[in-house]
Amino acid sequence: LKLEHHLRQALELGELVLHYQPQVKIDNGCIIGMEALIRWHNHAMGIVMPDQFIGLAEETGLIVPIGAWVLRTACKQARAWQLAGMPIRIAVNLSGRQFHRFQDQRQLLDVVLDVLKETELSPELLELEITESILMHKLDTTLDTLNQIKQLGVRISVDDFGTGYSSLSYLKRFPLDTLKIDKSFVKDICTDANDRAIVSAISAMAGQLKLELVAEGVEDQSQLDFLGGQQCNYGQGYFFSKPVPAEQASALLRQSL
Ligand code: G
Ligand code: G
Ligand code: MN
Ligand code: NA
Repeated sequence: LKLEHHLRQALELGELVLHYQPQVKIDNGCIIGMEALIRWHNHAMGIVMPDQFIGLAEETGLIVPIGAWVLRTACKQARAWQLAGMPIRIAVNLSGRQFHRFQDQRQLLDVVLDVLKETELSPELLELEITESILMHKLDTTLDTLNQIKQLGVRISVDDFGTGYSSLSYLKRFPLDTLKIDKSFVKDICTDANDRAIVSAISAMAGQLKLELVAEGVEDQSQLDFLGGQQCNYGQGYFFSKPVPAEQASALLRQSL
């Protein structure tokens, strides 16, 4: 209850912050995008990580205003990078609840439209990360929403790919651009034959379906070497950089050019 009370005030007190983690093209090391990851700097509790409050934000509906803030802040930042001659993609995580309308609150599509208009960010520089579970619920409305978002030129990626309980049929039904291989498959890729087989198979499938593929949780060179030998073009993880504040992310970008 106390956490909820604090979370309700977090937005107006300006306690929410975005960190950014680079997404890197494996063959040349260039940064092609940044994933925005939220942090909460509370005066009493210190830095609170999203795993500790996103669930609560979903249950209380606070994820709607928080999610809109994340989208706006991330797009503003990406627009600033674009204007500075560094036109990289910005990836924003969406929760299940953000797909469904709350009473008196606008739909996701309207928020995306507003933010793009307000920030003047090119739509193709925005990528929305959704989970397999989003694709499984309310099939028809989800498909409608995704098609409308896609028509704006915005990209759609599937986060934590391979860990959900969904069927692969959604890969042809939904307008997807990118799969992000969950880090649990990447972790032991150098030693575990099953993980190697799974990642190889996902890479081949993504290639044939013309989906971009990002490996998450890349922590060392040997993992990268294996991924480079697959049809996996992009990587993200501590090996390149942990999620960092905007200033540091800008510095990483300037170095990458
Ligand atoms: O860095 P990490 O601890 O940031 O993220 C933990 C989890 O929180 C991940 O599953 C991530 O997708 C989620 N997350 C991070 N930022 C956001 C956000 O802005 N919105 C939503 N819905 N989830 C987020
Ligand atoms: O669910 P999602 O993929 O959006 O969240 C990514 C989560 O993984 C975040 O908590 C982020 O901080 C974390 N993360 C990013 N890079 C690495 C990595 O190289 N190793 C591990 N273990 N976690 C990572
Ligand atoms: Mn993500
Ligand atoms: Na993920």
